[in-house]
Amino acid sequence: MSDTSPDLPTDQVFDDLLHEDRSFPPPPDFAAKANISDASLYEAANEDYLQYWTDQAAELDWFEPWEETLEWTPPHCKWFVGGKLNITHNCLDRHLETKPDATAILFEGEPGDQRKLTYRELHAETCKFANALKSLGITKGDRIAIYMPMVPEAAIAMLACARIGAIHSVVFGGFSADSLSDRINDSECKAVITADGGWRRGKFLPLKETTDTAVQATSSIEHVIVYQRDPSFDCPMTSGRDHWYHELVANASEDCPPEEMDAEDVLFILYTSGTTGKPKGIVHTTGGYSVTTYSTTKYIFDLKDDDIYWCTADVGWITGHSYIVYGPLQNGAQILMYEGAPNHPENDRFWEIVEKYKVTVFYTAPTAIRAFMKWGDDLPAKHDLSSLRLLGSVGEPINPEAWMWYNQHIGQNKCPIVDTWWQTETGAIMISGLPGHTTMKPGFAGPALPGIKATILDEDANEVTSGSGLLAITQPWPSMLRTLWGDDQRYIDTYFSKWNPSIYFPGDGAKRDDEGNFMVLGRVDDVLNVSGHRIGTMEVESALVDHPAVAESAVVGRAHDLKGQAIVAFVTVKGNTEMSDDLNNELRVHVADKIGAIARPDQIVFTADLPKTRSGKIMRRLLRDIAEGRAIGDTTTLADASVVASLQAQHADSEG
Ligand code: 7RM
Repeated sequence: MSDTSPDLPTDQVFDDLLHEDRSFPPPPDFAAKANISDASLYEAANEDYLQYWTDQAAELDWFEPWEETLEWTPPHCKWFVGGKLNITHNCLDRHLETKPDATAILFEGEPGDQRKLTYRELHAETCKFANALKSLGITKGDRIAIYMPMVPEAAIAMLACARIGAIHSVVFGGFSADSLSDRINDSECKAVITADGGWRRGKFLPLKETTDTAVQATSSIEHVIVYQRDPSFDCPMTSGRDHWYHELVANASEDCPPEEMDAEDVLFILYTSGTTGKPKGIVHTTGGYSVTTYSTTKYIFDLKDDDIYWCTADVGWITGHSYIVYGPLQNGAQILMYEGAPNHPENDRFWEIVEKYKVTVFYTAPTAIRAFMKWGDDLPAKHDLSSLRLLGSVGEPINPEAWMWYNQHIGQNKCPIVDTWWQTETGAIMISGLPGHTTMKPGFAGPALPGIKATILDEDANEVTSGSGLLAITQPWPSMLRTLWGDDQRYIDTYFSKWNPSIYFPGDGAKRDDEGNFMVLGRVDDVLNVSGHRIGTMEVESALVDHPAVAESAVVGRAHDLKGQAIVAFVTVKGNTEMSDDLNNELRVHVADKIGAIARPDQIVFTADLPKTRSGKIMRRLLRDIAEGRAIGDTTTLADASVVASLQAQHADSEG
């Protein structure tokens, strides 16, 4: 392996507990009532995987049937070719016939305000807002940015776009104005839907203000639609361009027939970090995404009519798209949505909510679980969590210690835990146990789901049978990304060029046990996973060199107890700029301003030089060793070996 190529995560990641062979079969009470408690789905899918997906698709309503299940011209695919549907019909209209008065969304605001929307109400609100969008001239194929707090109107905005065939591009509310304008510009959004603000840790974050700044750096935006979260907050409006959400819907009709979408019409774009400074616009289409989010939600979260389902993600991430909005709504679930932080007003807010709403299915991220562990066992113990029957984990590898704690203190040793591996690109969960069937092993996400084929390969496409290698998906699946917005070549290069054009490369290292359970070890490319959020090292580097004092920078990840990874930036400054503590702080703030607080470096190390090979490539592996305080490996290719000693000294200093 060359010095600059990314290396595999260490095999010893989970050594803390894996030497003890622990396995957890489904609790008998759970299995007895589970939607799936045997291997029949795997058997059906193994026999004929296209028939498996055909059967799944047939459970949804289609306006016109498809002619062909899959058209695969690697690496491009079409699923359910010629089929016509609208995902909002399956999310909303369909349930009006069977259970119009059932709860669709329960909302808890951070300040403690509550709302409830039935399926009938959610349908009406979606139609009204869809008509409002139409009245502004928005039509099928237009791109619409959504930059919202976690309120029901965020889901309604997504659904209203989908209703009329407009393509939504949700931008996480924690992103900066620059990040928002970059995303708006890349797909030339015609409108942005935002709010005056949203509550986070007791503060009202002024989203409209950030939107105004962002829109100044764009040329495609014709309308800014503003949902009013707090009427007492002064929110300046630009006349002609800005519209209050409540004024637009006040007189809008509740009748808005769904646009007939082709299965391959684009449903949404969601930007995610890659290995360059420019985020990738992941493109998902209507049919395949509908089918896969519907079926994975049904089987993995084992939903029943009386479940109260809570996924703690933000709708700004793929988890929010697939497992707050589209998957659960297609299943007619009762969905809890919480606006704020887990530690406001106190560190037990989540457990208070579980108790109050009698949550039955709870889906969160390992980084949150590790924070709960740190906050103490007494917090969950103070609350009645007996309603819980199933737990989930997503976003990063869950270390066995956190798994065991989650099982004992939240699941009270009676809830199966589904560790779900997937990506923005895959649209839906790919690797996970089925809670009524699979024996769970802490640290292992489980086997590939029915209809999904995964394996572990080495660089030369040989199967790796022992030890770690690269995770690979070897057959297409309905919710796979179709391309990158405006850059199909990058789609081909990033995902389908590692081995051959029919094998998808997710960018993760993994290993497997004898039963085919995958342990996903983390990224093998220059993408960090900080608190379950993907951040490209190049994005942070670009933000740093954008500062006038910075000459060059190299960003790496370092293992972090709570966040999974922390961001460490090595920075050289221009001329004789003073490498002061003030500048150090200023640079951290600068990155947060440029990208968003999630990308703020934990540590900045000033250095006179960056370690480079003789051909001028930055030696990231060496920087990672330094950042983690490890013994330095081979430095024979280093142009100037003295750089290492001074870097180690600087790193130790800046940590002090
Ligand atoms: C859903 C989501 C994707 C990256 C992926 C992995 C990591 C996600 C798990 C996981 C180990 C898991 N989409 N990842 N889930 N690693 N076990 N259960 O997170 O596009 O934002 O990130 O997250 O590295 O490639 S994402």
